[in-house]
Amino acid sequence: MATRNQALAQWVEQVAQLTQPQRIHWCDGSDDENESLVEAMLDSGDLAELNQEAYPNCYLHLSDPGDVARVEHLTFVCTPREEDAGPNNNWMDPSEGKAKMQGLFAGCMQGRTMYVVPYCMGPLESPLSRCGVEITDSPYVVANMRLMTRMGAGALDRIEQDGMFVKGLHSTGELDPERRFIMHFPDDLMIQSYGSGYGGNALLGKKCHALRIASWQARSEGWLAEHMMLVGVESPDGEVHYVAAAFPSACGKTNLAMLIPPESHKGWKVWTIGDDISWLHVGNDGRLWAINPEAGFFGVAPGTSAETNPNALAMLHHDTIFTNVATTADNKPWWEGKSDETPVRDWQGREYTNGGPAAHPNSRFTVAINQCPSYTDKAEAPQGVPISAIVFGGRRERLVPLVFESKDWEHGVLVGASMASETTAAATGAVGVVRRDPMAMKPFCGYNFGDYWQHWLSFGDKLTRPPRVFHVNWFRKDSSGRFMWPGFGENLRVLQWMIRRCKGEVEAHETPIGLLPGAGDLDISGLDLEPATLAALISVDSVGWREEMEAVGKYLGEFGERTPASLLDRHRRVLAELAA
Ligand code: GTP
Ligand code: SPV
Ligand code: MN
Repeated sequence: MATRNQALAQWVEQVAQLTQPQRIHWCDGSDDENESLVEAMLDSGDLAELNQEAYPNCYLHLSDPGDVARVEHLTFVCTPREEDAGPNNNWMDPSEGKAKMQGLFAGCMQGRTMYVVPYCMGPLESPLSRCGVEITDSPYVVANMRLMTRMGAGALDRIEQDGMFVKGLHSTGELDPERRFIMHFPDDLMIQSYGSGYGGNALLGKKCHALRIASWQARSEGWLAEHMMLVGVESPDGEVHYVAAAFPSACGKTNLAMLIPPESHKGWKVWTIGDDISWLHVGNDGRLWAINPEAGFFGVAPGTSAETNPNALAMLHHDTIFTNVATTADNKPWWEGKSDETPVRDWQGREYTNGGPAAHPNSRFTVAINQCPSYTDKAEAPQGVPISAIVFGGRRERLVPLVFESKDWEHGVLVGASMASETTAAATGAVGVVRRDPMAMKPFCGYNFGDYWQHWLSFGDKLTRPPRVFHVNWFRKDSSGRFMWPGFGENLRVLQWMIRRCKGEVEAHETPIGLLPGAGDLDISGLDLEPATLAALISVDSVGWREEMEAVGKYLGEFGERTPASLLDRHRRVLAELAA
């Protein structure tokens, strides 16, 4: 027995009985352990070395071509009552779900090593952190979990002290999409994932634990687990305001998390705390405080360039795992947007000849957060950081302004619940289709959205100093299909307006959808932006918004009695104002 925790020892024993591994390895998270895992993966072909001179300790993993993204249609929340999972989730009866998974896991690790991976989501010393143990037969998953979480001996110590952990069982199985399921059993604090080795399907600490299971726990315990990046924005006077932003997958969280301000904005600085998930609690001071439960980035590679995200490029030159990227003649990683060289091999390891994408659109890098040049050790603060602003946002070609502010907390909840975004390659299925994605949590909320919105509303009473709530859209396009807003580093200009709003330094004008800046309120010094373009970006099309809010009303109605009455009232008010 490798642990003093009886429940853990028994569960590992039980899983071994079921899956029949050749050997069991308890991960301690040490460098030696990682080195031998990497050695073994180089031997087996799970990893390939990249150019070790330019990219020391960087490796390439090419996944099965049929296993390249999250599979939302195969992801289930198994609550005793279907209504508790809600229309926003796929549901299966827990006993049926367990029986199905039992059948898939039976004997699946024969001849393989079973890794027991203790991990902690959040700083080891933080009372807000939660532990889990992922049992997996994938050494690639272990290597990723080591970068993405506080993995190993420290986490096991904590589990032995407080006795609590989320149980995650994972096997790559046959990688057959017909035999692939990602199941959540919130009542048992248990996750079971079979048949995929990719990202959020397989790194169970991330979406499965830190969002789906954690959101379920957060509801009953009075906190929030959200799909939000987390930064400190420092203004030239040295003041730092913390901002948490929820954008759907592949809609700009990682980029915003490590933004470098434009030339015109000397003295501004963005500090990185997290790029994907935030856990938020009400502090004794009546403010909202947040931690990043993760310890690394699993970031989208395509589009990452010296122009768009120099901080990311700088951190990816050592100790990084690249998944499904292309490679150059001298064996460096390559992806679309990385313009300096040309690819010779594509994301399937084939000679690159045709004109299509060489890297998979959902290709990713895995890297420890403290390799980011803009990292701040506030990411280790046990109590987290106090939030001045919450930002919602989506990928919307039309209609949605560059930025607007909600009128109060309740209206902010409506703004979050009204979000929609064009789908991306982060999940399998069609790309570019607008879908409703409240709070960027459509794929990640572990319970009924109606209850979730009620939970969000309940913070209105608890927060005596609530953050302001904004909505942004970096992705408006003109009639020729070009982005109207330059985005990336220039997004600092929008953050600047938000912070000035928080400090009461700038006015905003009221519209039915929220409060917007006037053309003179955004600092666009040094930016080559046509006045007409700026005007279009910050105007409200009442006719279009009426249609939008009617669609929102229909969507809120899908949750029936679970939709909070006050949210419906608020929605009716906005619609009436738009009609007036
Ligand atoms: P997940 O890791 O899937 O949750 O994604 P994310 O929200 O962290 O998105 P990320 O920052 O990785 O960006 C996804 C894609 O959008 C990349 O190709 C970026 O280059 C692109 N992108 C990010 N920010 C902007 C922006 O401000 N403007 C434009 N036009 N594209 C952006
Ligand atoms: C997302 O899809 O939102 C991601 C990538 O952050 S994954 O880890 O695959 O969920
Ligand atoms: Mn994400």
